Amino acid sequence: MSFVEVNFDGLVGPTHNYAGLSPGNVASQTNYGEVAYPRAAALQGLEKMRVLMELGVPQGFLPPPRRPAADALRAYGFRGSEAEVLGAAAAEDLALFRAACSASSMWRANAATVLAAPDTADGRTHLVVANLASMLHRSLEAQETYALLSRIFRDPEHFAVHAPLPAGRHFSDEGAANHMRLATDHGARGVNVFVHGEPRGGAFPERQSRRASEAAARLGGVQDPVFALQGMAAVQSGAFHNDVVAVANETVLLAHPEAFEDREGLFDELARRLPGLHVVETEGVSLAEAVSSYLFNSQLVSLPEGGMALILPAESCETPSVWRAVETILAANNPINRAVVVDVRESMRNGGGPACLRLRVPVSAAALQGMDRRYLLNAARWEALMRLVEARWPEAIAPDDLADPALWSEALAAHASLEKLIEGFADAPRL
Ligand code: SUG
Repeated sequence: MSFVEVNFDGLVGPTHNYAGLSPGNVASQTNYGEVAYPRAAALQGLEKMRVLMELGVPQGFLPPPRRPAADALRAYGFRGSEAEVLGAAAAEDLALFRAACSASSMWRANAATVLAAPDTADGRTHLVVANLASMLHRSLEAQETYALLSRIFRDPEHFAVHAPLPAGRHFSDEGAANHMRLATDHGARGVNVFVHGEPRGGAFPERQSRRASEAAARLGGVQDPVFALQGMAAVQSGAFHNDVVAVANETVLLAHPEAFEDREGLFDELARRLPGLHVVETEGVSLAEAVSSYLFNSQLVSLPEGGMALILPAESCETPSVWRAVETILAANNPINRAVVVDVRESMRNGGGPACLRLRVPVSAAALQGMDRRYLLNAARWEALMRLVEARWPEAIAPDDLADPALWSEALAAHASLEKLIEGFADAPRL
């Protein structure tokens, strides 16, 4: 049966801003207080989606939830009309209010852990929605993402969408950003690597708990999962997710040498499990350079004509050691034979590169039919989304603007127009 991998990118929401909400995420902390450009951010994301579509890679999109999230604030005791709830929260608990304004759902690599049908006990694709319990603003996404993914992956014959894991921090789960699948091809049985942290007393939080990874593997009935502890130095340099220091696709694992605590043990195990594995490690790229350039947050995608492309953030071209590493990767004997540079600077300034912005879902041709196909992109849908963003997304937001009721109305109206547009996407596009 033929399999494809669909990349579902998060559409950047109209409230994108730099409120410094993620400790341990160097870019989020560094750019706190800067002016953000939501319209430009969403257009950059859409342009990346277009580049992937042009390469012949199937592309979907995931809309943002409604923000500011007055409904979420009601759960904490704020009452009244939407404007009253938001106004009271802004006055009484600014941090909570800012969390309710975040557009962080754009980083859909954190939406869920996706366990591919060939690897699960019942032969269905399992999506375990991430609870994002370690960051307040991100935890607000979880139930909305559960509803969205349940709607899209709707056919129970092909998909099982699991609710976010309960029990908060002890099961802190950040989804696919800490999961790698290696296989001879997308349709073959794969080796699932779950990368996690553990409390080690560093200054930066370790956001993926091993327990959560184990639960995800159990929920999908994944056989022989591999668990790997993130390198301590990597976490404390700002690699708050594994996908900041490693990326895998089919037979290729591209990683920073300090990505994993037990590098040799992991590579030996993977080589034993997957003959034909290419482990590609960089030389001469420091962890600091890896984190500032986001080289390893490139998307690594299989091309229809064979070979793989690395979809790199523009920042990778700006650090000489990083660009030299890219040239070495391209020249070496491995399937990666193309490098394509994309500009997602607005997202990067909050710690999200090309790979953070997408959730990859490998599916069979039959499973594709079991999805709500309005969320698959074709040229016409892409164009319609772009026009909507151009017309309705705010141009600029400084953190203080978040408390302005005019911005709430603008953002909520933009979101309503998006929902209406998607409702009208009736025809199934050709992939
Ligand atoms: O969770 N940034 C996100 C970035 C997530 C990147 N995802 C992956 N690596 N897969 C985070 O830290 C910043 C929000 C702010 O500061 O306003 C933020 O949430």
